[in-house]
Amino acid sequence: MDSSEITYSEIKSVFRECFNIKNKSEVMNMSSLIHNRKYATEITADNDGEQVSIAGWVHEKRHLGGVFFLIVRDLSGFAQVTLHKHKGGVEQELFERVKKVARESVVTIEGKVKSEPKAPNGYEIIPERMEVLSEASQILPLDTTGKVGAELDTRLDARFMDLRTERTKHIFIIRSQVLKAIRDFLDERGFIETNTPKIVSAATEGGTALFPISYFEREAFLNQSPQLYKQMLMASGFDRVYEIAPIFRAEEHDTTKHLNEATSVDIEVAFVSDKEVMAILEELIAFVYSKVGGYPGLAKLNWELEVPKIPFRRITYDEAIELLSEAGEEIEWGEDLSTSAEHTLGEIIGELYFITDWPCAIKPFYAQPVDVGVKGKRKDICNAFDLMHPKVELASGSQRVHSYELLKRNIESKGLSADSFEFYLDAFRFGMPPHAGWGLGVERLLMSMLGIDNIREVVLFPRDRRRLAP
Ligand code: AMO
Repeated sequence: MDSSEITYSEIKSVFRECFNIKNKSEVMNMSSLIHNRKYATEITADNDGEQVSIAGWVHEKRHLGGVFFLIVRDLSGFAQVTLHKHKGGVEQELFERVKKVARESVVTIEGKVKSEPKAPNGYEIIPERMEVLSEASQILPLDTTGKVGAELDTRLDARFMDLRTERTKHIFIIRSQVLKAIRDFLDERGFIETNTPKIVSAATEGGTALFPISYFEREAFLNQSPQLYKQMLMASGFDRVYEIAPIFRAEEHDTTKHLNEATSVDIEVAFVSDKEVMAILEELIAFVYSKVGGYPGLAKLNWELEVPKIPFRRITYDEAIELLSEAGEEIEWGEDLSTSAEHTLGEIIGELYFITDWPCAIKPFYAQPVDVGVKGKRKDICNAFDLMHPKVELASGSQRVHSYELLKRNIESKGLSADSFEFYLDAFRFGMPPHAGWGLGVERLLMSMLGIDNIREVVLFPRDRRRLAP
């Protein structure tokens, strides 16, 4: 089986292990049925006649004459529970209880499997016992069947329930697979996973505002990027490091592509230039696409993935502004590319591509200039690159300045105080190898891969200009 597919037996074995380490009697008190629970898709028509128990949420209730259908949903899918009206006895009592249970209540059901080609997964369950573990309120914030659509804001306000819908559930299973694929790829290539502080004392990405926090009697900030720390690790001899962690940007943007708390995959590699880390980046993207491409849940998003061919096209910043000028969009040399310029370029190029050779003036102080000291030959250009999807920027990176003197000058020339970077600069005074790296936005990668327009869709609990809860 492809490692990117979820195997429900795997999920189930983890689930069982969880129970094994818990106090069994507590579990039994909760419901004796849970212990032997099967996932809906674990049962098939081949189990005809067998006794099973399932647990999940009441997804739908349908009453057709003397027959009542209860659709129970769990992580794996749906099971149909079918009840026939009886006069008197246990069956009637069960029929009345099942009829009354509110949609989205959590139930366990025990009964016999009966082959039924018209039901989901080709079987139905004729119930003998039902326990309601948690009764839901009658008025629901969302319709989990997807029949009644809801605005994104309503969905985000009731995210726990939005996650019960098939589409949203699959987005987050894919997100988990993307992160696993990234880790597998980097681990395989000898990278060491690291964790650097999120409470910091200095900015890294010029122009991007910081979130100040109160840190006892001192000024501190939430980190914008692990930039300074991953570079300092290059002085440790670790050679190849990565981190997957939150980054905080206090930008006032209220767009479909910006979050105030995003997740970044950052790498830093010693003894290489920007060219090598660009190759790692494109290979990683192709690897992630190929892993996720095999996931059956993509169908729930009505989406097919085509693995991009590597190497990706590379254009220089100069070529980019020339292409834009031909398309009627004038950019002054040295200006950053606006969102509209990015869109125009995306339409012209139509695939993943790198923009290289950026003017140093619009890249951070740590980007290595191409021709140090050779004035006039090339304009002030850096070994920096951006990886672009036709609709959105995915990553930025560069070869880094590793000379202490140049780095200090660069910091000061950006109007920053070298004193506040002393802890960082120190690492450049006692043996710092040449190095390069990049930062890749996880949400940008996901939204672009899955053809999703709003970045909030791919974050469980997004933080944006207006949203601080849930
Ligand atoms: P940069 O600031 O370009 O570079 O960020 C790297 C990538 O992180 C993602 N990203 C965001 N995603 C959502 N919302 C935001 N507000 C947001 N800001 C950034 C983007 C972006 O391409 N230190 C450098 C990286 C490096 O050179 O190693 C940096 O942070 O996908």
